[in-house]
Amino acid sequence: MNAGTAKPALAANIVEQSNAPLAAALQEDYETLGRQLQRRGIDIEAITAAVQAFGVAIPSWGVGTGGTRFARFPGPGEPRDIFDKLDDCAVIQRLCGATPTVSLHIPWDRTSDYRELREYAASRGLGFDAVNSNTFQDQPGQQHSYKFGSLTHTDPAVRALAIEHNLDCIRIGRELGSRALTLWIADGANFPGQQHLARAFERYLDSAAEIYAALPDDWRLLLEHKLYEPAFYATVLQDWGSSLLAAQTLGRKAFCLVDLGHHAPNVNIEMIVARLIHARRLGGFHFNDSKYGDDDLDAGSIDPYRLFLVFNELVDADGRRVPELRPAYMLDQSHNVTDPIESLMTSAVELTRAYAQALLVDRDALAHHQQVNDALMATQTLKKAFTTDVSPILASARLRGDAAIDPIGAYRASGYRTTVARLRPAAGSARSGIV
Ligand code: PSV
Ligand code: MN
Repeated sequence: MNAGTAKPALAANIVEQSNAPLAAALQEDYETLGRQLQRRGIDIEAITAAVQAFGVAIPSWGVGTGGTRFARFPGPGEPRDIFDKLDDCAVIQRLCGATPTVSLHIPWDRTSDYRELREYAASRGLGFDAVNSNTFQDQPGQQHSYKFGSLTHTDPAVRALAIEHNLDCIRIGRELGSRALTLWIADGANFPGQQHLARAFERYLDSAAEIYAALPDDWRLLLEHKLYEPAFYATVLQDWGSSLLAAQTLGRKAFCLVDLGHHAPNVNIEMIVARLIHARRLGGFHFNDSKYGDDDLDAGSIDPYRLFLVFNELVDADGRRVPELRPAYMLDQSHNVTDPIESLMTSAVELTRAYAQALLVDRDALAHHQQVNDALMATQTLKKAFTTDVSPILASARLRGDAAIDPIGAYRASGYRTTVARLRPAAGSARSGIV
């Protein structure tokens, strides 16, 4: 723990300095866009206000260099513990203003005093979103191994250990002010016949029920499915169908979490989102982007249209006032070739972009085109919103929130990475990463 040692911070005037030469041009662009939108019957101020209110949680593990299963190339000034991670998260929030919370991963973020951690975060303007448990790797000295599974292991002693870990995560989360536990397990099989498919799922439900029973009333259990990896033949909670089945079996506090990278190629993710909204079980997201598998690339970097289409479903459901729809927005990325702070800021901005674009969809026109089966005009209605350059809205929302018009520019000008590289000596680890 290094909460007490010298802490790096951005210079107090870095945002002001960076914004000063950019503000006049932004104002001009904002007014031009405002007039354009007015012609479409859209009040730019309403969109800007909505963007200002938008927040996505930073994954604590995202501020370090993740790497791939082949190698990890550590960057300078990597955070050494959760306090360093929070310092980096505070920089992200200071510059882009859209990331007020952090999602922890236990035991990666274990510390001795969670009250102190909560205060430390609060002093940097940060709160905590869902806590992620980890039963996909063994910890030093662990009594039983998760090699052949955790919550679904054939040995009840292993299952008990994994359950207890999740209860511990709830205890930690309560101290931090979290209100959700995210459950992702790596359990599965590499070979046909290795695992009894039906019984493994039953064991999952039994173990999850014990965790569910310990959940405070105002908490949610977020079940995260994933098609494959590390299990390559069958994963116990492999898809949204299994996830929904589990959530419905467990009870009203159990919801499904959609990690954008956890589906088969070409799967229609926005449709999964629509179905989970229908079932009232959409609990949250791990945003990232991918081309092939669970690539954990920056949100919107590969397929920004897909991200827009996901937000289109969310905005549409909001308009329909779907009850209990308050999904937790979290990033889940792994950075191998970029500065993690820059990648996370970029992703947060891309989420606000997709959200703002989705807010521009002319829903009455879309409903009409759908009703009369005018496929071309229906899809063009979406495209019109998607192709609108909402950058002035995003930048103005940041400016109004005392953040940076150009977060990456301000960050590079601040020299933060050089400062932390000096304060945080390299650990020299070239181990492979966890993605
Ligand atoms: C698994 O691939 C996952 O998406 C889960 O959310 C984990 O908690 C996270 O990545 C980090 O390994
Ligand atoms: Mn995830």
